[in-house]
Amino acid sequence: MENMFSLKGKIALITGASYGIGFAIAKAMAAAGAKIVFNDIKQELVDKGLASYKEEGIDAKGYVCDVTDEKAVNEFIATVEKEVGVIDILVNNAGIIKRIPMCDMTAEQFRQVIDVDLNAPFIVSKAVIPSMIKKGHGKIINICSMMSELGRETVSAYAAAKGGLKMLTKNIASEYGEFNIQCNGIGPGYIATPQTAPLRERQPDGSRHPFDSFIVAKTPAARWGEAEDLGGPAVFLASDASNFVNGHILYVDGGILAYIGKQPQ
Ligand code: NAP
Ligand code: GCO
Repeated sequence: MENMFSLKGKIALITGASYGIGFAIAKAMAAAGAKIVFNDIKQELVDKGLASYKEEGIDAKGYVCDVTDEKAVNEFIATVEKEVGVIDILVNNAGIIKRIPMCDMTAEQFRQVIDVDLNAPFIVSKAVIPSMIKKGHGKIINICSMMSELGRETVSAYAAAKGGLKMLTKNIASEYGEFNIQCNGIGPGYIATPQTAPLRERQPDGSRHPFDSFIVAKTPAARWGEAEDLGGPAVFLASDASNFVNGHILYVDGGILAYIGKQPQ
């Protein structure tokens, strides 16, 4: 049974994984035996990431690549295939959010979010699938969101992107399942990373951010998730243990989607 969850001999590319959720998923996959490859948009962040991986005893390979740039992505994947080997596991993790009321958001700002959060997973998946087909297997994991299912004020572009990413996940699963490629999603709940730091900042009077209290009340686990909470689910979806799981979005949310929320005391 242990071997079913092993990633020994596998090469895993996690995009945008110098820190945050991507870094935590990469750590878990390394612990399961995978060789870790990651990218970030700036050399200084790649270097920061390499140092962090080294601190964890992980000999990762880091590359500078903007996942929205198709030419750069194709060159990046070709370089990885030459220097490291064919990618067995792709985690489309890189992502941004812009919290702006929709009617105040410019079309350019909307496009920027769609570009990173939806177009980029398409671009990177398209770049790795041909070699996965030749190799006879592949795992693609798209990092979706609560906003793949729910909306809220100020996140229209992000919700549109993550909703689209849910359906892109199902479509890749449908189109490439016959080549033994499984494409699934992970939908994290609210996770304590730099991306959500503005929602957890202490107020001037030292009280908790209203959104912080809101999320804790909406989560049966009564806490924010930690990036490490996503490691086990990611290893499952990257391993042979999930070879007949395809087109599924695994919500790792502490129960938010199941819960109406704690009534005010
Ligand atoms: P984060 O802390 O903001 O990290 C995002 C990473 O993506 C950073 O390393 C960032 O690099 C990289 N990135 C952004 N744009 C890029 C681009 N064009 N090319 C390459 N790399 C790029 O975010 P996170 O909280 O770890 O979230 C990671 C993923 O999980 C995202 O897809 C996010 O939408 C999703 N998610 C997060 C939560 C949560 O509560 N935190 C919940 C559900 C889903 P730079 O620093 O250079 O920008
Ligand atoms: C927000 C948060 C969320 C989380 C995550 C929830 O502003 O609502 O940033 O979008 O990032 O996507 O699953």
